[in-house]
Formats: sequence, C-alpha cells, structure tokens
Amino acid sequence: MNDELIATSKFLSYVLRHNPDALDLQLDPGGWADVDTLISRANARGRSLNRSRIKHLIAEGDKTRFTLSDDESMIRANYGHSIEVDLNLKPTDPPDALYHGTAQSALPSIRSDGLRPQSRQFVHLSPTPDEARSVGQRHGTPVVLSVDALRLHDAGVPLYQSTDTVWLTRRVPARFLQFPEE
Ligand code: HQG
Repeated sequence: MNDELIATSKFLSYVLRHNPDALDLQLDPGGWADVDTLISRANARGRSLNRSRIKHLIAEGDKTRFTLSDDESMIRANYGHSIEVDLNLKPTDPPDALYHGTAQSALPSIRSDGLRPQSRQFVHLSPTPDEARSVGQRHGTPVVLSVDALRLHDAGVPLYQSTDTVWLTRRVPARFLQFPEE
C-alpha cells in the first residue's frame, strides 16, 4: 500500500472501529456506515476521500479490513472494534492451533489472566506464527503464543473467523496458551 492508501486505511479504521462521532456518523447496530455520508463528512473535514479510493483500498489493502455491502451503499470494519457492534459472526470450527502475537512485556500479565480483549471487543488471533509475529511487533519485542484453539472450542468457547488473517474470540484463559520457553 502506498502512503496515501495507508493514511486512508488508518482513518477509516479509526472512524469505523473506534470513533464514528469524529464525523458525526451513525453506525447501525451491525457497525455499518452509509458510504456517501461517510465521504461527504470526511470531505467536509478536509479529508480527501472518495468511492474509488475506498474500493481501491479494499481491493489492494494488505488485509481485509473493510467490507462494502453488495449494493456498495454501506461499509463496515471487519474486526478491531472498541465500540459495541454486533458483527453477526457465526462460530467457525478452528484448526488445532491459532497464534497470538504480543509484546514480551505483556507476558507476566497474560500468564496470570490469559488473553483479554483489552480495549477491543475481541481477542484477535492469527492463523500462522508469522502473521502473529507481525501483530506483536506493533507493541514491542514480539512474542508468539500458541493457542489451543480446538481445545478452546471443545470447551464451549466460540471462535469466529473474521477474515483470512484474523480470528476472534472473547477471551483465552491461560491454560489454553503455550508460552515460548524462556
Ligand atoms: C495484550 C491489528 C496484558 C495483547 C492486528 C495485545 C490485529 C494483554 C494488547 C488487531 C492481556 C492489545 C488487534 C493481558 C492481551 N495482560 N496484555 N491479560 N491480554 N494483552 O492492538 O491483537 O492492522 O488491542 O497481547 O493485526 O495486538 O489494525 O490487539 O498486545 O489483527 O487491521 O494487549 O489489530 O489489525 O492490543 O491487534 P490490540 P492486537 P490492523
């Protein structure tokens, strides 16, 4: 993604995951925003945004962060929300293991409390250790934890596949985590 597209992605992530009020934008209960209203409110605040840039971002982005409705009138973020939205996710049978990338400094707390969603609605998990490592890198020295996803599912905890690279669950107790050797 070029710098302009990255800026657009960050701006849309901020508005659609955390703060629609920044554009006086109303999200419906599913987290969907009206695309025309989003564009005009963004433009009124000096943000250069248009439909083709949004479509370009969805087609070319490094991750599937946003979905346009079939009629292209509405848009929502696929994951990452701190605001309360109902994504209407269906539980998905997970593979044996999923991965969570975090910072070394978070390990003592994760060992005692497990993974918590912190400011977001869900804990975010990755399908591969490499993807988890790049998630963890955002927070400091990265550490990859292996999550016993199938055991978690078998214990009655739903997991949801949001996109190719993101799985969501409400929390992961520490007994379902494998920590790297120290
Ligand atoms: C940590 C990005 C202490 C957790 C990524 C993480 C992802 C704990 C941090 C998506 C803890 C929260 C979300 C506990 C969890 N004690 N720390 N008990 N439990 N943590 O940013 O998963 O590029 O809210 O390990 O790729 O890093 O924006 O979550 O380090 O998919 O599309 O608390 O955001 O996607 O950090 O990232 P975050 P995340 P985008």
